[in-house]
This record gives sequence, C-alpha cells and structure tokens, in this order.
Amino acid sequence: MYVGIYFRVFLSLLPLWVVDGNQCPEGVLTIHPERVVVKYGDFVEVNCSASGPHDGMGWEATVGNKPIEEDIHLITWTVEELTDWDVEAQCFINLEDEQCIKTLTVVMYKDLEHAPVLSANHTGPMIEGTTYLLQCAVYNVAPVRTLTVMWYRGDVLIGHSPADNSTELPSPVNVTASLRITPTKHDDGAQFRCEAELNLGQEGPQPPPPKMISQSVSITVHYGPVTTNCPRTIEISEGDNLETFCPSEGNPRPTVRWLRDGLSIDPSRPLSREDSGVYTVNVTGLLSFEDTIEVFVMYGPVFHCPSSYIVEEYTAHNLSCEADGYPRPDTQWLKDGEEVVLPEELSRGYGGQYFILANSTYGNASHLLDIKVLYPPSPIAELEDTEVDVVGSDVVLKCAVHGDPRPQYEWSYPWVSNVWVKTEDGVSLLHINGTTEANIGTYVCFAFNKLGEARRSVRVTVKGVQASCPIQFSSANKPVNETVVEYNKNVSIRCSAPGHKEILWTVSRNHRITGDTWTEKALTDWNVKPICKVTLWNRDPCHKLFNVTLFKTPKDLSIRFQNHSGPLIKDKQYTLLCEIQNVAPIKNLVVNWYKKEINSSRSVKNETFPDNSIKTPQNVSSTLLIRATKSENGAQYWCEARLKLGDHDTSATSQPLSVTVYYGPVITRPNVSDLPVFKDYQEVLVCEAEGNPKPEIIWIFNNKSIKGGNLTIGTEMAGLIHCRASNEVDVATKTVKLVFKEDYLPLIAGFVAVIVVITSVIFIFIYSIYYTNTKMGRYSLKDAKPNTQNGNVAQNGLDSNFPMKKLSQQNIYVLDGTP
Ligand SMILES: *[C@@H]1O[C@H](CO)[C@@H](O)[C@H](O)[C@H]1NC(C)=O
Ligand SMILES: *[C@@H]1O[C@H](CO)[C@@H](O)[C@H](O)[C@H]1NC(C)=O
Ligand SMILES: *[C@@H]1O[C@H](CO)[C@@H](O)[C@H](O)[C@H]1NC(C)=O
Ligand SMILES: *[C@@H]1O[C@H](CO)[C@@H](O)[C@H](O)[C@H]1NC(C)=O
Ligand SMILES: *[C@@H]1O[C@H](CO)[C@@H](O)[C@H](O)[C@H]1NC(C)=O
Ligand SMILES: *[C@@H]1O[C@H](CO)[C@@H](O)[C@H](O)[C@H]1NC(C)=O
Ligand SMILES: *[C@@H]1O[C@H](CO)[C@@H](O)[C@H](O)[C@H]1NC(C)=O
Ligand SMILES: *[C@@H]1O[C@H](CO)[C@@H](O)[C@H](O)[C@H]1NC(C)=O
Ligand SMILES: *[C@@H]1O[C@H](CO)[C@@H](O)[C@H](O)[C@H]1NC(C)=O
Ligand SMILES: *[C@@H]1O[C@H](CO)[C@@H](O)[C@H](O)[C@H]1NC(C)=O
Ligand SMILES: *[C@@H]1O[C@H](CO)[C@@H](O)[C@H](O)[C@H]1NC(C)=O
Ligand SMILES: CC(=O)N[C@H]1CO[C@H](CO)[C@@H](O)[C@@H]1O
Repeated sequence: MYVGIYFRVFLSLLPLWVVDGNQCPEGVLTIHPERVVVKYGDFVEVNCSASGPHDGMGWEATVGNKPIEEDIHLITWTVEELTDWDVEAQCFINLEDEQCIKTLTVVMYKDLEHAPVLSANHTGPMIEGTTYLLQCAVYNVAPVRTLTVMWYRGDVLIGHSPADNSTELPSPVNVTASLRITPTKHDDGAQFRCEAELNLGQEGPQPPPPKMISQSVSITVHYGPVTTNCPRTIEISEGDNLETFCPSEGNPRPTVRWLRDGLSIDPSRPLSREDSGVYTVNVTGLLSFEDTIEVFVMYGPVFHCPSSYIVEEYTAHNLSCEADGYPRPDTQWLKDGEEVVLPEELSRGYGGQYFILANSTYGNASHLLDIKVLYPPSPIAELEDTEVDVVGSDVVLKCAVHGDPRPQYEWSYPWVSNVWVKTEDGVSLLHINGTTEANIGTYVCFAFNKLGEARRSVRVTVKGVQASCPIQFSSANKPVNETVVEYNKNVSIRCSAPGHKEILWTVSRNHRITGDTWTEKALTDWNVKPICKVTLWNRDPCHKLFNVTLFKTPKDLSIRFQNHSGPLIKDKQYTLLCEIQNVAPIKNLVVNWYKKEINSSRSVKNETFPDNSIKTPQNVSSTLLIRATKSENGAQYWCEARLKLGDHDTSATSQPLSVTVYYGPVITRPNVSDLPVFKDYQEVLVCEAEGNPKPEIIWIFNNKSIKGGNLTIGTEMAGLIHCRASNEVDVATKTVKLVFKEDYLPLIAGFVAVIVVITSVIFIFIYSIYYTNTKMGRYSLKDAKPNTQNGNVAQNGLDSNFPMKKLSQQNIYVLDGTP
C-alpha cells in the first residue's frame, strides 16, 4: 500500500554523550543527576558529591558558577532560570595530584509552540506515479536533535522522520522534514498531516511535552484513464451493446467514445450483425488514447446464395453460396442425399438441385440451390452417308445433339428446292423430296448454342448417277450457252453457279482468271477454249467449257469461171468458182449461189463445208457447175458467203457475173414452109433468127442473096426462098415456098367496117340524149375508146394470117415459125 513512500531521515534524536579527558576514577565524584533535561528558563539543581577526601571541589559553569570549597562532600549547582542555550557545567574535584572533572550533561529544551506547517513541493493536482515531496516545517525547535516528525495519511502513520542528529545545535532552529510520496489513485482526496514532538527521553519532563500537529492537507491525484475489460477483439451476441466494454476510470473522470469509421456511435445501442467490424475506442481523461477493437457480432447462419445459378461447363464458376454467420458456420452440400464438394469448374454432371446446410453454435439454416450447367452441343452421332438407290426416292437426314441451352440447327447443303428442313423437339430433320442428281453433294449439319457447335458432314449420292454441274454463263446479264465473237473484238462472259465457293476461268494454258468474269478486249486466239471451274459448297467441283465461236467476216469474194474466159459455148459445161478469202470458221460457212434470169433471181446452190475442226481463217472456194444453154445467156451469177452464227449471221456477196452463151442461129421466122401471098399487096417477108452472137441474115432466092431480114415480096420471088442465118457458131437455113393468090377480102372487110361505124354512131346518139335529159352525169367519149393495144395484138398477128390494113400501107406479116 505504501510502496511509493520513501523515508529519509534528516534529524536524529540520539543524545550526545560528551566524555571529558580527565576521567575520574569510579566512585570518586558523583553527579546527580548526571544528566538534566531543563526547559528553557526553568530552575535547575544538580548535586555533585565526593566520596573521599579531596583538596577542594566546585562547579565550573557558564552560569551559576560555584567556586571551589574544601571539606565538603556535596556541592549543588543551581540556576534559577536557565536561559543560556550554550550552558556548560563541570564538577571538579582536586585530589592529591590531579584534578578530576565530571561534566554535567544539560539538555535544554523548549516546548513546541507552533503547529508545523505541511506543504508539498507542488501546487495543484498531483499526477499519479509522480514523486512529490511533502514538507513539514517545524519552527523554533530546540534541541533539534530530539525532534521527531511523524507523517500521517488520515489516521495511519505512514512514516516518521527521526531527528536530525547531524547538528548539535542546542538553540532553537526552524527545521523542515520531508517525505517523498508517489501518490496513487487511492491517494486522491487523502488527508495528510505531520506531527512534531520532542523526544526528551526518561529524563525529560513527564508527561512529555505535547506534540504539535499540522493542519491536514488533502491532495488531489490525477490519474488514468484506466480501462478494464477492453480486449482487442470482442465477440458479442446480437442485441447486446458495447457499453460494458472498456469502462474507464481516472481523475479527471475520463470520457469513453466509440467510433466506427471515424464516426461516433452510441455504445448503448444494441448491435446487429452488420455492426461487426473494427471500432476505435477513444478514452480521454487526464490522458487520451485510442484503441482499435474488432467487434464480432455473433449470429446464426444466414445464406447469401441465389436460388438458382447458371454456369458454363468447365469455366471457373463464381458461385458464392456461403452461409454467413459468426462464428463461422459449418456448411454441408448435399445432392441427392450425398455430400458433395463443388469443384472450381463444373461439368454437366453437377447440374441439379442442392440442399445446403449450415450450423453453428448460434443456429442452423438450410438453403435450396438449383445449378444449371450449360454445355456445348454433343457430337452428332446418327447422321450417316446416304446412297439413294433410285432417282426420285425420298431421303431424310437426322441431326440430333444434346446441349444446354438447347442447340439450334443449321444445315448446309446443295440448294435445291426439293429440300426442306424441319426442326422440332431438339431434332432437326432434312428431307429431300424426290432425290435428283442436283441433290448429290455434301450435307453439313451444324448444331450450336452459345457455348459451341458440333458439325457433321455426310454425302448424299445416287446410285449410278453423276452430280450435275450447275454452272451458268451469262453475258450482259443474259444467260448464254455459247457466244459468237468477231475476231479482234471484245468479249465478256460471266460464269455463275449457285452456292459456289470459288470460281476461276482457264482460258488457255497460261491464262487463268480468278473470278467469275472472263473478259477479253480483243479476242484473237482462234483456239480459245475458256473453261469455267467452280468449287462449290456442298458439291464436288465441276467445270464447263464455254463455246466461243470466233469468226471473221467473209470479204473479198470473187467469182469467175474456172479455166475459162470469154463467152460460153452452148451445150458445154463450165465451172463457176467463188473464192472467199480469210474466213472463219468454215464449219459455219455457207456459200449460196444465186442466179438472176430476166426479172427474177433465185438461189441455185447452197454449199456447206464438211464439219472440220479448223477454226482459223481459211481461203475457201465453192464451185457451181453450169451447162451453157441458150437460156443461160445473159444470166447473172453471184455468190454469197454467209457465216451462220445464229443472231450474228454475217455475209458478203460477190459482184454478179454475167454469162454470155454463144449459140448457133435458130430461125424463128418465118415459121411456115408455105406462105400464100396476095398478088396486089406489097408484102414484106421477115426472117428472124435467134442466136448469139446475133446472126447475120441473108435471103437467097434465084441465086441472088439479099442481106437483112426484111424482104419486100415481089412476084419474081415465087418459088422457094431461103433465109440463111449465120454466126460464129453455126448456120441455119429456112426455106419458104411463096404461093400468090387473088384477093377478095378487102371488099368484105370494107363492108364490115361501114356497118360497125353506123352502129356506133346510133349508139352514141341515143346515149347522149339520155344523159342530157336526166342530167345524171356525162361520159366522155374518150373514156369509152377501145383499147388500142388490142389493135397491136392483132397487128402482131401471131394467130392470124389476115392482113389488118390495106396494102397501101406497108404491112408486115408476122409469121410464127418453129425452128
Ligand atoms: C518535489 O520533490 C520531488 C522529490 O525530491 C522532486 O522530484 C520534484 O521535482 C519536486 N517538485 C518541485 C515542483 O520542486
Ligand atoms: C545519527 O543517528 C544515526 C542513526 O540514527 C547514526 O547512524 C549516526 O551516526 C548519528 N550521527 C551522529 C553525528 O551522531
Ligand atoms: C524561525 O522562523 C520564524 C518564522 O519564520 C522566524 O521568525 C525565526 O527567526 C526563525 N528562527 C530561526 C532560528 O531562524
Ligand atoms: C480522442 O478524441 C478527442 C476528441 O475528439 C481528441 O481530441 C483526441 O485526440 C482523441 N484521442 C486520440 C488518441 O486520438
Ligand atoms: C459472377 O460472374 C457473373 C458473370 O461473369 C457476374 O455477372 C457476377 O457479377 C459475378 N458474381 C460475383 C459474385 O463475382
Ligand atoms: C453441425 O452439425 C453436424 C451434424 O449435425 C455436427 O457434426 C457439427 O458438429 C455441427 N457443427 C456445429 C458447429 O454445431
Ligand atoms: C414431294 O413432291 C411431290 C411432287 O412435287 C409433292 O406432291 C409432295 O407433296 C411432296 N411431298 C412433300 C412431303 O413435300
Ligand atoms: C442452254 O442449253 C440448255 C441445254 O443445252 C438449254 O436448255 C437452254 O435453253 C440454253 N440456253 C440458252 C440461253 O441458249
Ligand atoms: C460446245 O461445243 C461442243 C463441240 O462443238 C459441243 O459438243 C457442245 O454441245 C457445245 N456446248 C454447248 C453448250 O453448246
Ligand atoms: C439455200 O438456202 C436458202 C436459205 O438459206 C434457201 O432459201 C434456199 O432455198 C436454199 N437453196 C437451195 C438450192 O437449197
Ligand atoms: C424490117 O421491118 C420491121 C417492121 O417494119 C422493122 O422493125 C425492121 O427493122 C426491118 N428490118 C430491117 C433490116 O430493115
Ligand atoms: C537534586 C538533589 O538530589 N538534590 C538534593 C541535594 O542534597 C540535599 C541534602 O542532602 C537534598 O536535600 C537535595 O534534595
């Protein structure tokens, strides 16, 4: 209890025994009493007695001196009022050879008159644990070495300071006794006092002089704050509060503040689970300090867990399904009654319902959790290559997979309209309704969900049937199968195939084009063989030749006779030659021969050329065999070279070649052998002959010959007369027998003519009257004139031997004659 108190002695009450140098033998001299304690100013009396004979004895004293006397054995030293603090008294005896002295011990004292004054060497409150000095000032103390200071806390003596024996000073002094104290909190408010007394021993006055008591001094001790029950971590039940923690005492009275995240909280508030955390306790009293305290609010398990969870297979799941609670609960996962531990990555087998249990000392909880594990489509199993036996049969391809989410399907196949796909209940069926060669190819089923895909590719074939090649050509957006191109002109053909992957053209060995269009600015390769090759989705690659007919328009046609020039001779055969330069392709060439006769022209021969494979330009000739007949004369022949190119037909025509046929004369008139002639008429006999060149005609009669065809008949000519026609080719002769006759016919003819005239006049008269009266209109006589041509026809006289006019006019008899 008083651990902190230290004593220190400043004063001592031990008496000072003075022994003088000349000690008397025992029993020689006796002082009684040997020691006196005398109060200042009191009467003192001490007997000094000698036991034997002496030469004198006396008291030598600073006051009350007793001079030597002989013959006495008792001498008394007396001071009425002793006030000399430095009094010394010795009793001496003179013996034979020595003086023997005994010193009287005089202790002079003074009653303590004043209460000691207690003070501390500090004003204001004391701090616990600090050492302070309590001082007790005692005044007018004599002799100081008899002073004892007693220290009291309340009524308890806590120490005494013995008299200071360091000084012999007999006269009154002021002394201060000190006591070190190190106050504790228990000393707060304690009363301290000191008591001073003179300890004068047995010889002192009885009862001893009263002790003097200081006033009580109470001290204030400041301390703390001292906290108790303030652990680093606190576990607390829900509903309890923090008030009971970290109570603090101290002087001045400390304040305890609880802080969380820097904010003051009310420690009396009941805590809930959310209040777990780190708190700061700030205790401020004499000192201020802060402690951090982790508070755990205890509660039963609570699940923070979704009721369903979706995760992709084999990906790290972040499912957080812990049961909250303090202390930490044990959790147990049960699936189908079995305990399971979820791995970090879930496989599809982990899908299902889980029952999760949690228990702790604070309670139990359970939770139902559905885990859905998504996974990509499984491999496609059932889809197989299919061979169709007969064209037209139906085919069904089945594609089915597992997967979560349920997979979607897509098919890739040769696109033909008889194919349709139906997906139902997670199964996709591809139907081919009536398989044709167009359906031959690869069928790919894709099954996919967001996690992946599965695919399988199978072939559909038809027994003994080749797949068709779907290549189509087009030019200027029009479908074409072939094209016709003029030499050195441009061509552009596009190749297409539905569902193609890649298209390329191979025009020649060194000329390949990637892309669908083959274009030439000037096509000059006579043997061009453009082939379009396609790679197709879902089909075998295929290619097609695009037929190009490169042509060169025929020009420079010439027509002539082969091995002949000049006119033809009748009845001989001649060959007409038509020559065409630089034309291609010959297989498309047709040489048409035309002949123009009198008014009309007609086709006489069409020559085509054997289907040869020559594509380059050639010189071609065509021949026409003709027989020179009379009718051929004047005919014109020409040839036409035509390239049969469909819409692009092109042709060239030669100059016409006129044919001249030389033939012998054929006398056409006279065509009778006997010719009756009327005597009185002057008639002209005509001899006409056909022939080429024009025959020369001579009349021969009576050994005379007359040139020219017209011969005026004279009677001297009666008899045979010959007409001779001749040209380079031949000579023809016609002999006519002239027979002269009398003539009545002019009379008859005149009569008939008069009747006709009269009849006509009457008719005209009647008609004109009728028209004048009715005013219906007018006819011009001119309109009614008979056709004069009739007259000419008659004049031609082909069928009549009648002379039509009088012989006065020079009439020509036209006589028909046959060669
Ligand atoms: C009081 O006395 C103690 C002990 O001797 C000393 O440590 C302290 O410093 C003193 N205080 C004053 C204010 O003098
Ligand atoms: C004072 O007293 C102490 C013990 O109380 C003693 O040890 C010391 O010697 C004395 N001093 C003198 C001068 O007598
Ligand atoms: C003792 O103290 C008192 C009061 O302070 C003073 O009057 C007196 O003279 C002092 N005595 C001595 C011997 O110093
Ligand atoms: C305690 O709180 C008081 C008042 O807000 C503040 O002055 C003091 O510095 C705090 N104590 C500590 C150790 O931070
Ligand atoms: C878990 O992952 C999902 C998707 O990646 C995300 O939306 C969710 O916030 C995550 N949850 C946690 C607790 O990380
Ligand atoms: C929880 O329950 C199981 C079984 O019922 C038991 O073994 C375990 O000790 C319990 N745990 C606590 C913390 O109560
Ligand atoms: C198959 O094609 C035939 C002929 O076009 C048609 O009549 C029939 O309905 C089709 N069948 C199906 C299932 O489409
Ligand atoms: C192309 O040829 C096919 C068959 O040979 C025929 O059916 C089609 O009509 C032809 N198309 C053209 C544009 O000539
Ligand atoms: C292309 O020409 C070849 C040979 O001339 C022929 O057999 C084939 O039928 C032609 N193709 C077309 C599409 O005209
Ligand atoms: C020659 O062909 C044309 C049409 O191309 C035809 O009109 C004519 O009759 C043909 N001629 C012969 C002699 O076949
Ligand atoms: C013969 O007479 C006819 C008819 O009068 C005439 O056309 C023809 O020119 C004449 N011929 C000659 C050679 O005088
Ligand atoms: C102090 C003391 O003892 N005094 C005595 C001295 O002697 C005379 C006579 O014998 C006595 O009367 C005193 O009492």
